[in-house]
This record gives sequence, C-alpha cells and structure tokens, in this order.
Amino acid sequence: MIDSQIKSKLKMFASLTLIIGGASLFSCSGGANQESETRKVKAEDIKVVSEMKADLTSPPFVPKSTANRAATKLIVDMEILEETGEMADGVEYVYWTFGGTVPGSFIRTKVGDEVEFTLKNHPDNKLPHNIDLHAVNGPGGGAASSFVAPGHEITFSFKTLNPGLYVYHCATAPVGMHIANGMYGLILVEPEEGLAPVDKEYYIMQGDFYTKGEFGEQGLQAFDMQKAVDEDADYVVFNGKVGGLTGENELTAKVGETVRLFVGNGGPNLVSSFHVIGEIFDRVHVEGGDLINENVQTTLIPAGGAAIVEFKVDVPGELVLVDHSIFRAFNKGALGMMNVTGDEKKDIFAGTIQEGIYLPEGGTIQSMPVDEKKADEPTVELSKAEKMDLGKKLYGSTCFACHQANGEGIANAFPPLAKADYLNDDVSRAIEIVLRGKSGEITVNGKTYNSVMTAQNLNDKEVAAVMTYVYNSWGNNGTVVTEDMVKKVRNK
Ligand code: HEC
Ligand SMILES: [Cu+2]
Repeated sequence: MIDSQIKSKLKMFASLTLIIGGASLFSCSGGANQESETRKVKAEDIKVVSEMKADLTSPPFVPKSTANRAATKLIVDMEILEETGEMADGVEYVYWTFGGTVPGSFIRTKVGDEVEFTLKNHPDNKLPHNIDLHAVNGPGGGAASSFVAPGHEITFSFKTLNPGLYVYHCATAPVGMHIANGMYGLILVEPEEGLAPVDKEYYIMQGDFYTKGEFGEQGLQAFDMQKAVDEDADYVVFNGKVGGLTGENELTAKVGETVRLFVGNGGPNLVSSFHVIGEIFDRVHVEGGDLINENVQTTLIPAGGAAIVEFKVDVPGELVLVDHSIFRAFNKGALGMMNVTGDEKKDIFAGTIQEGIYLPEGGTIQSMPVDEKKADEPTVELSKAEKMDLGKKLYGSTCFACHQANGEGIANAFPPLAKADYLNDDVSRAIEIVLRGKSGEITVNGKTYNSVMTAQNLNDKEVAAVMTYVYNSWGNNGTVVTEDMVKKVRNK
C-alpha cells in the first residue's frame, strides 16, 4: 500500500522533473541570461581534436587540474558495485556505489569536453542502475540513456557547457533508496583557464543514512524505508561512514598552504550547514557556481548540490569539519578532521590552548575559564556519596556530550569510559587527561582513537568528584579519587 503510494508519487516527481527541465531549457534559449547564453554558445563551438581516458579518483582525492590541457574527448569508464562496508565500528551496511566508494569516483572535466561515459553494472550486482549527472544539458541528466542491468554496460555522451561543481547520482526507482545507499558523487567542469592553483585539493561529500537499528547498533544493518520517508536519519556522515574523515582518514595541510574543498551533499534528505571549526572560508563558490562569496563562516549545501570552499590555513592544529546542525556532528557522525602542521603563529592565534589545538566551538568542547578564587578556597573533602552526587551532575554537564550517557562513547570518535581498560589501569593518567586534555593515538579496549579532548578546567574538588563518579559507574573498578590525588597530578 505504502509502496504503491510512493511509486505513484515517484512517477509524479519524474514527470514534474521533465516539465521543469523543459521550462528551464526554454527560458535559456529565450535569452533570459545573456552572459551565460554567450558562454554556452562559445562552449558549444569548442572543437575537440584529441581524446584521453579520464583519471577517476576515490575520495578524498581529486584528479589533477585541467588548466594545462585543451578540451578533449574524455573517456569515462565507471563501474557500479554493490558491496558490504563499514558504516561505523561494528556496524555493516550494503552500499551501492559508483566506482566502489561513497561518494563515487570524482570526475574532472573542463568546459567544451565531449564526455563519452560508459557505465558498467557488475554481474554480481542485484539491481539495475543509471546515472543522472547535474552537469548534463539533456533529459534526465543522462538517466534514461544510461539505464543498465547487472552484467551489462552502456555508453552515452554529452558536451560540458556550464562550468561548475555538480552532483551526480543514480536515478533508478525508488530513487531515494538508491541515493540513500550511497549512489552519488561529484563531477567538476572547470572553466577554460582552469581553477586558480592551490596547494591542496580534497573531495568531501555529506550523506544521510537510515538503518533498521539505531545509531551504533551492531551488525549488518538494513535500509529503513520508513525512517527515510520520515527524514529521521540514524547517520549523517562525510564520505560514507562515521570516521570517513578522522583517524587514518583525516585530511592534512601545512601552515601557510591554500586549501580547496570540493564539498557535495548527496542527501537524500538533509541540507548541510557546512562549517570548519577554527577556519574562515576566504572564498566560497556558492552552490558550486560562478557566484563567489568571501569571508564565510558556514555555507549551506543543499541536498543534490555542492560548494567549492577555499581557505588558507594560518596556524597549526586540528581543524574540525562539521555539519553545524550540531547534533549531527556529535551524535550522528558528521565530523571530520584536518590536521595542520607547522610553526605556531602567535600573532594570529595565541589562545590558552594546549598543544596548539583549537576547538573553540560549542559549550561541550569549549574550555571554561577557571574560577581562580573558587579553586583556591580551602575545602573540606566530600564524602563518597557527595562526590557521586556532584560527579553525576558534572558528568552530565561536561563529559556526557562526547563520552555519552552510559560512558559507552561513540565509535571512532570518543572512547568509552564504561569498563575502559585505559581508565581502570592508571588513575593518575586519567586525572591528568581531565586536567590537561589529551590528543594523539590511544588504545581503549582494543580500539584505537586518534582524536582530541580539551582540558576540562575543573577545580580539584570537581575533578575528584567526577572521576569518583566515573570510577564507580558502569562496571569500573570503584576507585575513590581524592582532592589530594588531583593536586599531586596538577602540581606535577
Ligand atoms: C569534546 C569531547 C570530550 C569531552 C567533553 C570529554 N572528553 Fe574525555 N576524551 C575525549 C576524546 C576525543 C578522548 C580521546 C583522546 C585521544 O584520542 O587522544 C578522550 C579520552 C578520555 C579518557 C581516556 C580514555 C578512556 O576512555 O579511558 C578519559 C579517562 C576521559 N576522556 C575522561 C573524560 C571526563 C571525565 C570528561 C568530563 C570531565 C571528559 N573526558 C570530557 C573527548 C572528550
Ligand atoms: Cu542505483
């Protein structure tokens, strides 16, 4: 019943798309936009004399600039693979992919290219697929011409007329499901002269995922159609999985380098408020087009849209890439890292940040200034029960957002405190982490984490209380932490 309703809606949507497509073609030929009209005509007139095979790259990498070549006949050879991958630690998902990755392989073209596109549907796949490239001027963005069953291949071609950064995606019914399973990627059409040179270029795409189990529920998770229709995402991630851009997948740059991010949003549902904690975008190609905005904090990337974001990294430290709809970042996976190495630039940034790490965003990760007077007051040691009381409150207001309600942490991002060997093995070390923060690789219960915890700036009484609470909860070893123990570590 519901299925047939969706099907009829999809049909309606498909015919609507055709109408809209027709209307916009009409308004263009009507000369509504003189400038782009002349450019289009020019692009059409570009003669192609050579031929080359396109270099396709997996995220987060992009092929090299087209600035040094003329428009050409560009042969794109892309294989669709349905395969099981890891959505998060211990969570598996069957992804449908363009080229074996989510997002799919990056295609770099330039204005005037004649793209000859061959789409191959691997014989082990179970479903037919196709591709709708938003860079195409033509019905369905190529979808109807590229419909291909498992074990078959199909070739179609188009000429790139409009420079910009475009999303491509599968458009086989149910369209939403094909996109929700990872069938999207980016195609760049560079202007004739190419984009200005930069030091680093990366490819990032956000996507929302809908699973039968809740976030983090272990095992192979099936797609949940009802949650997708309700837009109730379990995962919102960069590059296809929780941790797609952290740990060994984090991006890197050096102080002084210019960075260009090609950022897309596959959706299927959610709009991204793309933000980099600790940087300001010097330039944004709004929606991937010609309009340039400067000095931008957060740029909106629609589902099925993109943006080109450029900035110079000024100081060393960890930049944090997020969807600033912030629960998605800290609770659903939309969090990535860029590690910037190089010399400190105290004139640009000289905050009281340990090890040059800059995470100034949000109440939970912001270091609160210490109340000096309060810290110096002579205090009477609290009883264990009082420590548990105060500790529970402090845990709920400070540690909770990252280490979670029952100390279970978040796979690939925040280590567990519940039954944590790292915690239980060494009290002084744990106290020191709360006092001074922690970065770099650590192993907790056999899983490695390479992330950042900022110093918590609690006074001795508070640290004693919160650590006593942690040690006496969730199966930990029952240590009672005294203010003296905290003082010793603080004065070390
Ligand atoms: C902003 C997120 C965040 C907050 C808030 C936070 N932590 Fe952490 N914590 C981390 C991260 C990330 C690590 C791992 C650091 C690394 O990879 O080097 C960590 C590591 C730890 C560890 C060592 C590893 C383990 O699992 O035993 C302890 C102990 C710890 N935190 C305790 C606390 C306590 C207690 C609080 C509250 C007073 C707290 N943390 C608040 C993010 C946070
Ligand atoms: Cu598909």
